[in-house]
Amino acid sequence: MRPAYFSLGSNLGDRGAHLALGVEVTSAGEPHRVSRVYETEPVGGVAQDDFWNLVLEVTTSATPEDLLARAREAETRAERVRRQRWGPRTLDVDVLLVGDERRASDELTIPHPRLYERAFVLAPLRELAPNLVTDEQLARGAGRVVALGTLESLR
Ligand code: PH2
Ligand code: MG
Ligand code: MG
Repeated sequence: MRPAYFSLGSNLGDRGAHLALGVEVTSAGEPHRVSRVYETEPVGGVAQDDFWNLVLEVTTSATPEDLLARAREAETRAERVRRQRWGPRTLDVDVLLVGDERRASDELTIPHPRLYERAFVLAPLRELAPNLVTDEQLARGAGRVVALGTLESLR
């Protein structure tokens, strides 16, 4: 068993409901912890509404490939609620880190290649794993982020 970290984001529809579904499906009954929810400005891509982002830690012995499959399952289930092809996402679930494993395939790169560029990942990750993110890294991360509170408190 080792900790795996996921970034979850939503900027379409009921963001809290999509994040809650994402936590439930991605954690799959295994021990987990959830950061606070952050309201974050979109980084890159087209102009779109602000996101709600959080980081999920799951203690698991699942392989990175199995964890990617869970993330995709969560996205599929959320997108069935409201699907929009080229626009904002109901739910995006990205695998950030899986213990100290590394991958570099077309399907899956771990650590996530843009982890250290994005404040919407670094701020909630640091809440759960302060040893993984330095002050300097957080300061360099792109995009404004504001902590809103726990997921439960927002629902
Ligand atoms: N996800 C992206 C691109 N930009 N910006 C914010 N604030 N939050 C996201 O989750 C996000 C993004 C690609 O998946
Ligand atoms: Mg993403
Ligand atoms: Mg993604």
